Amino acid sequence: MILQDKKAVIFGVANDRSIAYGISESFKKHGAKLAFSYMGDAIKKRVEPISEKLGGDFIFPCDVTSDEQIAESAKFVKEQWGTIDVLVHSVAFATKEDLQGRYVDTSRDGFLTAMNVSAYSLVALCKAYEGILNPGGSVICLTYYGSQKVVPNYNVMGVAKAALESSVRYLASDFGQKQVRVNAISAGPIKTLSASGISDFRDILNHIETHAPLRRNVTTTEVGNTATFLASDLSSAVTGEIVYVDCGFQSVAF
Ligand code: NAD
Ligand code: IMJ
Repeated sequence: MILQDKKAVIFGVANDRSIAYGISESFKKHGAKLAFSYMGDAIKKRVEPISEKLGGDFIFPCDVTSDEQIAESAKFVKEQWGTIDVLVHSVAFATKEDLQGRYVDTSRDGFLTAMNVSAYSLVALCKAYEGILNPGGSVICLTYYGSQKVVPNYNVMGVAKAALESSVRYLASDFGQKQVRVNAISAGPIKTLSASGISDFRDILNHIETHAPLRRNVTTTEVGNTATFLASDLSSAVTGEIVYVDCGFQSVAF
């Protein structure tokens, strides 16, 4: 089992359709120990049974916009496990108004919120967990093609994901000496909670089905399996990389 005895902390499970859930299932299947964060009591009630189902060791609260909660969470994880091998960041947020209409209408507040939750949080988590990440460890975050090309309505999230992807390269450089790797998975569109209420999402899924080389959409299981590769020693020389798990869509122009 390629993740045998590896301890993985997962940020961003909201329900069983979350990308972080697919990652957790795959990690479990390959022998990892799991711990889950949750933001707020509503999500706690959803994460508790998921952690039980996947045999998680513990769950803990963490709003990634709070330095105090991040510090508290790292302290708690250290008390529980001592050290960790894998950190998964599967978190994003922008206000609904900023995910429609013209990008130029993004407010300062909306811009800062998207950047704070979706990009800076990775830096803050890396800093807080640096001391307990084992050599050979792996940090993985989730991004989307809207960072590279204009995708209708993705707007400020595209800009935040561009910052996240650049951040991955700088963090990989910082952590390289410790033999800790930092990578992103750029997943194709998936109908999760974060995709609900997005106008024309069905059209986007249909477009992938007709245009991506594999002529279908990606599943959270497939994203999870790539995360397992990135978490494992099989990817020991891969860092600062953005891995597309998108049925090949990013490679075609028409
Ligand atoms: P999801 O809604 O299941 O997961 C998003 C998670 O972010 C939720 O668990 C939510 O609780 C958490 N979150 C939001 N604000 C937070 C905060 N302040 N503190 C802590 N947690 C917070 O949706 P998902 O699609 O699984 O999204 C996971 C990641 O995958 C995101 O980074 C998203 O941008 C990325 N992604 C999604 C898709 C897609 O099409 N669904 C494609 C590519 C990348
Ligand atoms: C999100 C918005 C617009 C277009 C979109 C998406 N496309 C895809 C997504 C084409 C694939 C999903 N995605 C990649 C995300 O990163 C979603 C982030 C997100 C979603 C919401 C919805 C509810 C809300 N705030 C959000 N913040 C971030 O209030």
